[in-house]
This record gives sequence, C-alpha cells and structure tokens, in this order.
Amino acid sequence: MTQKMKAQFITLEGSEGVGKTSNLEYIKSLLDSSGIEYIVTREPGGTPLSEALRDMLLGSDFKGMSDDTELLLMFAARAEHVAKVIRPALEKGQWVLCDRFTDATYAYQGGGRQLDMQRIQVLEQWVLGDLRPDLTLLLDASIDIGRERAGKRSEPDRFEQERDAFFNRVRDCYLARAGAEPDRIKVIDASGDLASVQQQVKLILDALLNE
Ligand code: Z5A
Repeated sequence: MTQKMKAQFITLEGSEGVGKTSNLEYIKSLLDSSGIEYIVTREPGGTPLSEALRDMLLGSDFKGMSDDTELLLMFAARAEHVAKVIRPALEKGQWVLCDRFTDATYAYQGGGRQLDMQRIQVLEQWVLGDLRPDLTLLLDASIDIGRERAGKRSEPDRFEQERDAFFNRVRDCYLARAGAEPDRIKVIDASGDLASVQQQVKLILDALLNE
C-alpha cells in the first residue's frame, strides 16, 4: 500500500441475506493483516439516535409508515451517522467499513418502493455533500438464495416481509447502479459458498491495497 493513501470509505451492499455481514468479517481480517486502522459501522444505524431510527424502520411498531416517511427517516439516520461517525473517522485517517449506505436507499426506496430517484438524489446531495463511498462491494445472488440464507437466521423484519417483486426491483436497481458506476461498484457473485465469495472479495481488496 502506498504510504499516503487516503482513508477509504468502503460499503457493502446487496439484498437480504446475501452475506454482507459475513464478508465484513473477512474484510476486517484483510485490513488487520495490512495494519490498517478502521472502524466498522452500519446503516440504518451507527449512532444511538440512528440505531433508534433503525428500530422504528425495521420493527413492527410502525408497520404502516408512509414511503416518504421511510425515505426521510433513512436520511435522518444517515445525516447523524455521517456527522458523528463517518466523517470524523475519515478525517482521522481511519478507513470506514459500512454495512449498507446510500446505494441501499436507491435500491430499496427507489427500486423497491418506486419512489422518485430525483428526490433521493436531492436528499443525497443535501445530507452528504461531496461524500461518496470510494469502493462499494455489491454482493449479488438470486432472491431465493438470499431468502433461504436469511430465513435460517431470525424473524423477518419490516423489509424482509416484502414480496419477491419488491426484492427483484431492489436487485435490478443495484445492478443498474453498478453498470452505471463500474469503477466504484464491484459486483461479486455471492451465489457460491463463502470461500468462493471471499476469493472475489480478496482480489478486489488486494487491488485496492496495492494501488
Ligand atoms: N434499508 C433500506 O431500505 N434503505 C436504506 O437506505 C438502508 C437500509 C441503509 C436492514 O438491512 C434493512 O434496511 C434492509 C434494507 C433496509 N432490509 N432488508 N432486506 P440489514 O443489512 O441489517 O439486513 P439484511 O439485508 O437482511 O442483511 P443481513 O441481515 O445483515 O444479512 P447479510 O449481512 O447480507 O447476510 P449474513 O448475515 O452475512 O448471512 C446470512 C446467513 O447466510 C448467515 O447464516 C451466513 O452464515 C450465511 N451465509 C453468508 N454467506 C454465505 C454463502 N456464501 N454461502 C452460504 N451461506 C452463507
């Protein structure tokens, strides 16, 4: 790694159960062996206020919230997270590994809920200014595979109760974004076993670390 490489902001994306959390653990081990200082965080969440908003967004107390409310709460949680955690870490030279970020809003609220993408762009610009992830790993697998993996784990949250058509729109939106931004968003075939997914992750991280 070049000595002067700026702290990288890396996000993991994909539809439910594709293996983001499992691969985050693997990325941590790669950064540890390179001696890189980093923090790990997630969205929605990452601060006490943002985690409280996460509970509202994912739990069953406000099941019928409007789509606009959902979108605005996602960005409220993100505003707090960026101000209190992400920007300060990057400014200190710490890398940031984040389980989901704004691409998830495009995919779930834009693709899944079919909200106007331009409204999301306006909020993105307002809340993030010029902050964007340096690298996004998009774990891609069929809805059936993700569902099967997620289903083994826990009770479905408010999003996980959506139908296949919703998740197919989410997946299509992620892939379209990757097609539009191939330098930033790297698509990983997450349908195979964990070792085969980790192999792809390692190739991408090695390329970044050896820049
Ligand atoms: N959301 C939104 O709508 N808008 C936004 O802006 C944001 C989020 C930021 C919470 O996300 C929800 O918020 C999410 C979108 C919405 N809802 N959905 N759906 P989340 O990330 O917390 O929830 P999730 O998508 O369900 O992710 P997850 O629960 O963390 O799953 P995962 O991280 O992708 O998978 P995992 O926990 O690593 O793996 C699942 C299981 O599969 C586990 O038992 C693993 O051991 C196993 N696994 C993992 N990889 C493999 C492979 N390759 N082979 C076999 N088994 C595997």
